[in-house]
Amino acid sequence: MNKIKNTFKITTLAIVVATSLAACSQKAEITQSTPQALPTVLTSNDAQVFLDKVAKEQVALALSINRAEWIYSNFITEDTSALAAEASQKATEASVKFAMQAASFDAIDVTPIQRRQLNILKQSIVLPAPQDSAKSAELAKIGAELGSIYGKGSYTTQAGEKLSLGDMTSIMAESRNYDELLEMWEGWREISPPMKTLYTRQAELANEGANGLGYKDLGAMWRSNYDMPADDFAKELDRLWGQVKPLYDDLHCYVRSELGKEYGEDKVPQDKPIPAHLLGNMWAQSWGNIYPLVAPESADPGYDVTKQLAAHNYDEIQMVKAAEKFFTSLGFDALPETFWTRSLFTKPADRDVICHASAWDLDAKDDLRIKMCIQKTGEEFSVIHHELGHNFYQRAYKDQPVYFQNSANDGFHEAIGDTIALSVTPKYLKEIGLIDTIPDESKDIGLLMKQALDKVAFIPFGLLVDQWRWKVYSGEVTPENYNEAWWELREKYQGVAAPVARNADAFDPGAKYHVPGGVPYSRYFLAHIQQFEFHRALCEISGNTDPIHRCSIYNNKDAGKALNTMLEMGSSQPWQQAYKVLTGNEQMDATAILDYFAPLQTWLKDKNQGKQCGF
Ligand code: X8Z
Ligand code: ZN
Repeated sequence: MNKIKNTFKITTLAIVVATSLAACSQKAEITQSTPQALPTVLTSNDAQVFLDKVAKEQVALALSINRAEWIYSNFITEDTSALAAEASQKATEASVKFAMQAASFDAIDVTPIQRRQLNILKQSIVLPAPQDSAKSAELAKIGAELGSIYGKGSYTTQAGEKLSLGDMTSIMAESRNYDELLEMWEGWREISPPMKTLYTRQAELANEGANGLGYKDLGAMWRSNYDMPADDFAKELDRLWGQVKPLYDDLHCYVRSELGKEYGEDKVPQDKPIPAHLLGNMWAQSWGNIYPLVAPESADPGYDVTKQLAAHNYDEIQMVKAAEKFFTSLGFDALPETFWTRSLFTKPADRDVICHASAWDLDAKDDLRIKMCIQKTGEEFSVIHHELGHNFYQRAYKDQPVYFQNSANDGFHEAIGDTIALSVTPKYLKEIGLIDTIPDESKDIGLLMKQALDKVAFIPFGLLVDQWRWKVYSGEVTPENYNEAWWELREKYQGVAAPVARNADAFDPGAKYHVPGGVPYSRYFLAHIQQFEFHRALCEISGNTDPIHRCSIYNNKDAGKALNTMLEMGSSQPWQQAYKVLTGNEQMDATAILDYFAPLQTWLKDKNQGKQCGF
């Protein structure tokens, strides 16, 4: 979330601190506005003076930076890119300077709140620039260029048709033609070879920035943001993955065998990773679109949200209104009028925009927006809930001191809207009139299968993106091996493989938004664990008696209140405390997701008997 020029624009300070672009034409302003040199003998009072001044600076900087980023993302041109890069440079330079100054209080006796604020200042820069204005300008320009290449990306088919990523996403979701899927898969990856040199340089510069702030490399800096030692965080991810892996393996085994039936075992060998273009998604990251191919016989719930949206003539705005209504049903205030006039909901016909969905808080007051090229599908209906989760979180913590205007950890920000979407159950869909009948419990395996294809399948992908970047930033993986290392991880964690040999110049990580976008990815892994714990806790609070996968907290004000209590804490306390407020636990745990899918796992094990599993 702390993003920067794209994804989930988070508020003021968080945004400024996290910004990765940067520039220098505004340098005079920054120098002018930087706090005065710090006294030589520092005290807790000095820390407060420093923190207060920095907070004011950040608030002042944030709105203009956010606006520059918003305009760029909504209208990608040379000019908007240059302006966004300048704004980003300015923000990054300010953030790096503040981080260095914050470090001068390391040995000073300060209050716990001051220490937390100082640490946030030191740690939260996503792509820190070296303290050299030529280099910070270069880093900012690279960030804007990478974003533009991705945002403008398209593919012209062998038949001469120019396709956007959105067009190709639909084909990946719906086509069952092996060769057509392969053309889309390879075609989209043509956008990324030109990114490789830029990405390599970006990693060098940001590593230098991280070194300047006392980290061994940028990956170590990213891992330091979780209220525990960086090494422990890496181990924690491994532990959680170890809990989920047996369920993933069962799902993988079943899906591979069904795909073998559809495409032939010559195309889908039963002892090898699954070809990555057959899973209904451009990155094989979530597999819900191939549900029709793997649907359990006689347990299909009999509806498809995409078709129901069409049958009820939902347009993009109605989809967003429905998601908003879920939040207001829990007791949250409606979104401001400006949300509806300032957001981007559909892909403009006449200009390049960053279509990857994001949620923004321009002013840390109430200027909330989303930016999304909405497609009228069930999948996008979930993404809308995801984005509004960001917006309602942003609003919930807006009265915290600016340093704490962020989620408890970045997984929380990604988990909230998804938690709500877990309540988009048949009962809820009937209540809002999208379906007429609630499938009986004999259809539960179908419901769980669809959900597992989206959620369980995602988990190893959520893990490996940053495993790859950590190796890049540590130097373990060098540019000549970028692509090979990527596919090693894809095979190791996901059991999916590139369907064709990759060219020497391929840079497949660059074809995934968050890599050129400079958005850390472990947050989504965490979110996929957390959302099931949040859902379980909220269902308990709401007095639910249905099986957990049929529980919807729609309309339940007690659940809304409990959720809000956690959200309004922002990042004011270690995330473990926020976690405890809702779940009663201070440690993340995968038992909630395992319990949720337990009936499906039993079913999968039965179906997989006698099959050759593993990859
Ligand atoms: O990027 C997103 C959100 C914006 S924060 C749409 N997600 C990840 C992705 O698309 O790769 C949500 C799930 C994972
Ligand atoms: Zn998000």
